[in-house]
Amino acid sequence: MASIKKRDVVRLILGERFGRMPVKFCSTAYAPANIALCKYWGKRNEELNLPITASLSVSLGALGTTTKVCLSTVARDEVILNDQPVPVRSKFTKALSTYLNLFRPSPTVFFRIETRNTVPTAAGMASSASGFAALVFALDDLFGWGLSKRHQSILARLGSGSACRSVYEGFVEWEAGADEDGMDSYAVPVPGVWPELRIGVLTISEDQKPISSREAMKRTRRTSSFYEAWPVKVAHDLELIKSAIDARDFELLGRTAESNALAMHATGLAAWPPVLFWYPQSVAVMHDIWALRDAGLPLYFTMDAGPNVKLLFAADNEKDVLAAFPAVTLVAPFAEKRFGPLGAAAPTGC
Ligand code: 2P0
Repeated sequence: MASIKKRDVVRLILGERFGRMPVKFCSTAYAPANIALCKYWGKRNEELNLPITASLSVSLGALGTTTKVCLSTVARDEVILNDQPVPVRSKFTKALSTYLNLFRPSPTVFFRIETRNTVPTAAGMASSASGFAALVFALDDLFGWGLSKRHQSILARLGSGSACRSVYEGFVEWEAGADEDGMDSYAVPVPGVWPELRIGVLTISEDQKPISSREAMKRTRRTSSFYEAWPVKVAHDLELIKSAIDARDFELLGRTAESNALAMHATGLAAWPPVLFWYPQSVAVMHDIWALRDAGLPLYFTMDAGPNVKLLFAADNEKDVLAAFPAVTLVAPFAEKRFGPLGAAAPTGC
């Protein structure tokens, strides 16, 4: 059987709406960035970004992406990122145009995408998750599709796996699913609000990563003999994290998230060629965190596919954490002012 393509999934979701023209000229929407407490690491299907395991994240409130999509008045897609036009031949514009091809009603319809990140770029937080989620929200409104959250999550996943989690605020689980077409692989909200939870982003380096997370997880899955232990670890950690959220048990949440991140990085170490995202300063920060913890500060960390370290702590300890790491960017995922209901496109004056 021919393998299922992204466009087949879009057809399945849009049904008779597939190929119809937009009902508006412009639409704007916002989606938050997210940080995984139990990581997405490895795909069972690379075309559709279908994961081997479930994952669980927390969305970052007002840190994310606002995207305005309009019909273009010139015969090509135009991309403006943080007020700067992005060259047509750039990787960024090409990736966006390829994604937009999935929804283009005809080859002569082009879009103008203005996208702005409230995620501090210098903080090294991925904006592809919030970017694709915001784009899906805006396209849904532009075309008047009226999609469910489930379908929005699936469409965001086709752009970038972790984007499927950015369609919700708060704690979010991405269910791995088992279907070949991935119609059962989407995000669901995890009940639980934790206003005291804090995340601190420590920027170690703003350098371009030597290897993308997409490549790194692919290589790890294919060559690391440690990878077979990963799904077992995730199944265990997911349950622990959910019970920590239920019980508001910060120490359980922190130590499970830290252990999960370290295990993810360990699978990469056993890949060939090896995948190691850490810089010496990343390791130095880990030692500082462990020393502070030994001294009684409930402080944990998580790390993604890069050298930067994300601290996990409770509001009570904000002062101590800031004293130890003055350069930290503070995030209060449950306390940030929201940008209106998620997915609700703001009125546009275009
Ligand atoms: C996560 N990461 O769960 C994990 C932890 C990085 C490390 O999701 O290929 O950009 O677009 O599906 O979503 C980053 O991977 O990868 C990521 P694609 P994505 O947050």
